Amino acid sequence: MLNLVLFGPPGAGKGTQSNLLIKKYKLVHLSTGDILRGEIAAGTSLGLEAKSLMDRGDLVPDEVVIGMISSKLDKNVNANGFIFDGFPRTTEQAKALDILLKEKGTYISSMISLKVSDNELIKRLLERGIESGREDDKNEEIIANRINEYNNKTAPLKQFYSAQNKLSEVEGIGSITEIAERINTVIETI
Ligand code: B4P
Repeated sequence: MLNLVLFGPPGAGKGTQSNLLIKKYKLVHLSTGDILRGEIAAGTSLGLEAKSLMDRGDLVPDEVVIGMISSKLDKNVNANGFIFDGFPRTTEQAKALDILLKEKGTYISSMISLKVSDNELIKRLLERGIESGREDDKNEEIIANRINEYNNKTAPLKQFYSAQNKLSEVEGIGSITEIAERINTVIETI
């Protein structure tokens, strides 16, 4: 099985690149951001709980996202592999993911981390905010909070995977095709 963690700060291109990778490698795409937005759109109680946190750019509680991923893994027992996009975002989530995969006789193959400067992230997210109307993309204060959350709680995960020799860093600035080629080069070496 090929199980990839696609990693990076908000707006790094995780969602964009995941959409290309799932086609090329026939993987199941698990984006916790997309799943949470689906819950909000469906008006579920989980969605209601998540919405105010997401609109402010705060992380949703670990137990909520871990539960969501666990149930998605159970629903895709015959998958070739998974792309985890936006998950894990905390050490607690990373540990839980290792346990869930171990129970299924598999493990994370690699973490691919996209490197993008803060200025470029802010520009991309504000642009997306104009088109998508996403509350968390609408102003610089919320975007700054998301980048802060990333630096404090999520970036340390690079160390978690690097200690397992699973971290590859990829330059995330350039055209979408150029970045996809860089990621493919990393995957060919796994
Ligand atoms: P996510 O949905 O994961 O939001 P994101 O980090 O902004 O997405 P992504 O990084 O995939 O954006 P993309 O690059 O594709 O999370 C939203 C919120 O959900 C979080 O703040 C949190 O509250 C909650 N949440 C989600 N998962 C959680 C978890 N595990 N634990 C706790 N809370 C969680 O796109 C960015 C833009 O850049 C796009 O407009 C795209 O077109 C553009 N772009 C992409 N590549 C480009 C390139 N090469 N050049 C120029 N523009 C590019």
